[in-house]
Amino acid sequence: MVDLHDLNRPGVKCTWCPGCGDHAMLSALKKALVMIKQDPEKTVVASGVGCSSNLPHWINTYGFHGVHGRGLPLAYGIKSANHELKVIITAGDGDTYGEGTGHYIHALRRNVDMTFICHDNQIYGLTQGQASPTSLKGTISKSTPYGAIEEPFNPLMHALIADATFVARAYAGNLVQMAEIFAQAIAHKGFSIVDVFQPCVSFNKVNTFDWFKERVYKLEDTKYKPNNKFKAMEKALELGDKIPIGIFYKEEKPSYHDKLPQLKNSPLVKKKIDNVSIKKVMEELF
Ligand SMILES: Cc1ncc(C[n+]2csc(CCOP(=O)(O)OP(=O)(O)O)c2C)c(N)n1
Ligand SMILES: [Mg+2]
Repeated sequence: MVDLHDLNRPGVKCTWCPGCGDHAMLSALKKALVMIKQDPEKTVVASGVGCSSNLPHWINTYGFHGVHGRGLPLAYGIKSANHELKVIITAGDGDTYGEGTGHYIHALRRNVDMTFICHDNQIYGLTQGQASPTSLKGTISKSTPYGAIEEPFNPLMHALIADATFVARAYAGNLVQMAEIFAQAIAHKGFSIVDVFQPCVSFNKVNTFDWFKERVYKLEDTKYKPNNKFKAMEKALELGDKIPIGIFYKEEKPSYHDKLPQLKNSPLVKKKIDNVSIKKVMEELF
């Protein structure tokens, strides 16, 4: 099996700031893939644009660094071409809940068998600190000098409403629990989303490691069971002095590709297409 840790290649330099929650997320992702014995050669990590979206450069799987807000449709294309691959998307809150919101909702409702991991630092990090869709009301940032006046986007609530089959939240300050959640999300058949509280130490001076440490509590330490959508919604709305982390909801359902009879015996990339004239199709298009 290939070594997942690929940061030591000559010329490969990590661009994340010292202390950024992204480092723990990368470690947790590698740990999770090892935990479930996932073959790196059958794994693709796709992304959009942002600090978080640079992750595929530093893990020894296949990777595709896409364009802003388009990590999910890109991953969906990869999965459609070869559904035998394990597809993971790592992207930011701005990228996915801002520029890519439409893709988020449709990936959820289609139950495409992929895992989306959001580096939710509640800020546009790479562009140096503008408010993002998940910035809390009142957040002072470069784009909201008098405080954000909008309600924040609730990624877990949207996921539940759009019929997601695995909905979770992790905290980058708890690597062990985060790796366990990632492992379960990646092993899940269907669309899994893990929104991760990932402190940005350079541009978000509100939602710091200390801020989260005071507030987060583990659902697994309570009597909570992740099998009731209404209870999961109640927990998704708990964003005050105490904020739950863990698995909010999961259920088994056929995935998008399971419902396509054309893909039953082999993935698209293994189909014989000798009888299809690409030339004719190209002529029709141009
Ligand atoms: C179409 C488009 N619009 C805007 C940008 C500029 N841009 C690059 S990264 C980024 C924000 C990324 O924020 P987020 O997704 O939260 O990731 P983070 O850097 O915080 O990890 C923006 C607006 C772009 N590259 N492409
Ligand atoms: Mg961000």
